[in-house]
Amino acid sequence: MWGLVLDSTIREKELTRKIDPEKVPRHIAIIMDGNGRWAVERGLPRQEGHRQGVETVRDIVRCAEKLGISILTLFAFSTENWQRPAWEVNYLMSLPEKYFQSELPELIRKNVQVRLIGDAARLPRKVRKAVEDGSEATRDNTGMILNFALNYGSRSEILRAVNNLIKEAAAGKVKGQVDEKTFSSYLYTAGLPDPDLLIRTSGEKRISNFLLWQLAYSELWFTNVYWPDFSKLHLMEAVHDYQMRKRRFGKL
Ligand code: V0D
Repeated sequence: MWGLVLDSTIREKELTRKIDPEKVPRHIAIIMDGNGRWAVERGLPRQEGHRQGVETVRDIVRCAEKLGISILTLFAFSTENWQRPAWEVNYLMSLPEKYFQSELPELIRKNVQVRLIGDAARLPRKVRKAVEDGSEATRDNTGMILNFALNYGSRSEILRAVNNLIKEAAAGKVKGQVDEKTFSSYLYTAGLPDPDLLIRTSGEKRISNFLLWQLAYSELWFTNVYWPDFSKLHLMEAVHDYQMRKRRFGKL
């Protein structure tokens, strides 16, 4: 037990030394995958994996803030996740409120601004209320931006942007050709830089309808670790790996 604690303390020291605080990614996006599998492999109910997953969110938000990350975007619930069994969806829908009950004071203290990306209109009223209250309570914060992707799907985000553009063009509010910058301003992530780094846990190597437009030039980092086991050491490892890469944006 104390041997392991010592090992991870040493590893953290080592990673802290290796990470260049001047070159941390501005925006990290994470697909938090593997909660159910984590639980089932331990003979626990799937909810237990989700519950543990919220603890990981807390640790990773703390670590990201400490590293000086400007924007952290977490994929919490996709538009496809409604197809899960009702009891599991119901449990998941209790998590935003639970999260804010335990984390809101610390988020406020740390000047973190919480935002939602996704189709909030189609969330159960009590979930929308919890998320709105959390966003409202942190709206004037000027530190790290913490985006929760909730009822989010990237293709429908893009179609929503297209349809809003059509409407505004018909009303004469958009004229001529639409460029990339204008198009980006119609996405949920309007005004934010694209992710520099995408992390996906639990061994899947897919984008799964997450930020398709915004991830065009992002570095991708995959790990077999399940989300409940993902720790600040893994986040630091990903940031260090990112710093070792040479980003070219299609150029030489
Ligand atoms: C379960 C792992 C925080 C992924 C993380 C409704 C699956 C824990 C939130 C959250 C979930 C969402 C919005 C918000 C504040 C917190 C959350 C869901 C699932 C789905 F404003 N964790 N978390 N939401 N899990």
